[in-house]
Amino acid sequence: MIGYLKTFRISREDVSELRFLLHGPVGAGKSSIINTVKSIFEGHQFINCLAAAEVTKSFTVKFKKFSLRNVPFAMYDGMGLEDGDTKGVHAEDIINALKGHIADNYAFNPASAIDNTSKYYIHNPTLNDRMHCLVSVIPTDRISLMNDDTIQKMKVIRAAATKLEIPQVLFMTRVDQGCKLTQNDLGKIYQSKKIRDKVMECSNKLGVPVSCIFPVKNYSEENKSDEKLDCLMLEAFSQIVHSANDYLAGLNEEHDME
Ligand SMILES: Nc1nc2c(ncn2[C@@H]2O[C@H](COP(=O)(O)OP(=O)(O)O)[C@@H](O)[C@H]2O)c(=O)[nH]1
Ligand SMILES: [Mg+2]
Repeated sequence: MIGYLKTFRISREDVSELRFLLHGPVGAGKSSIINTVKSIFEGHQFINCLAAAEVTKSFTVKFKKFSLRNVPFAMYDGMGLEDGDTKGVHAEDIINALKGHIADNYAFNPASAIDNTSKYYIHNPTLNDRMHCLVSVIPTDRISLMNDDTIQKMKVIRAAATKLEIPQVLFMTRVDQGCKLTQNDLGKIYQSKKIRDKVMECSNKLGVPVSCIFPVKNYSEENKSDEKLDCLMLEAFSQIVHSANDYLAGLNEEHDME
């Protein structure tokens, strides 16, 4: 699977990389997904430098791009969504990012969405500025505890992506924390009733079809590579690559200029 992704070609010549936007609550595992995918593709040992040690406040403040060496994929980590309108990133800014209005390294302002006079505001985004897939990130062990505000924000963002016809998937992280069977043997994940129930719960709460939900485990404490973990993540990652690529292939010229 990784061999296939390593020689992957984008369906359109005018698009230089597939861009994925990660969003979700603080502590969901967004930075860890980026870390994990990077260590799989780049073949180095996992180093936990992006993940926050404590999960009470958002660690990511900038709109930061993470490219993968030698493959045309880039992941964007937004600031975590927190409760209320003034903490964490504005749903509106995630939507601006989807549309390609926000330049790399923009520092999210928890108090307000980006101003169109900001030098980080892109007025006429091209397909290369836009996001090609939205990845919602939810932690398995905290789905039940997620508050309505956060869920509501995520729904607003997803609805905007639907309107823009941008494909969306959901990565359900921390599967090891949600199920003992899976914690002991990741290969048992598809036999786990607990995980199946969590997928259902996720689907119901956020209105995401079960077929678009991918349970994954990130590298966290482990520092040696784990083949089962890599496989599960690569399966989920392949899905976003295909969705993004199909999305681009389906666009016609007038869409580009929209
Ligand atoms: N056990 C376990 N811990 C994880 C997993 N994914 C993330 N974590 C941990 O959860 C915490 C929050 O992750 P982080 O990536 O910082 O979340 P972010 O706020 O969404 O960027 C960190 O302590 C991570 O090490 C996972 O799949 N399994
Ligand atoms: Mg983070």
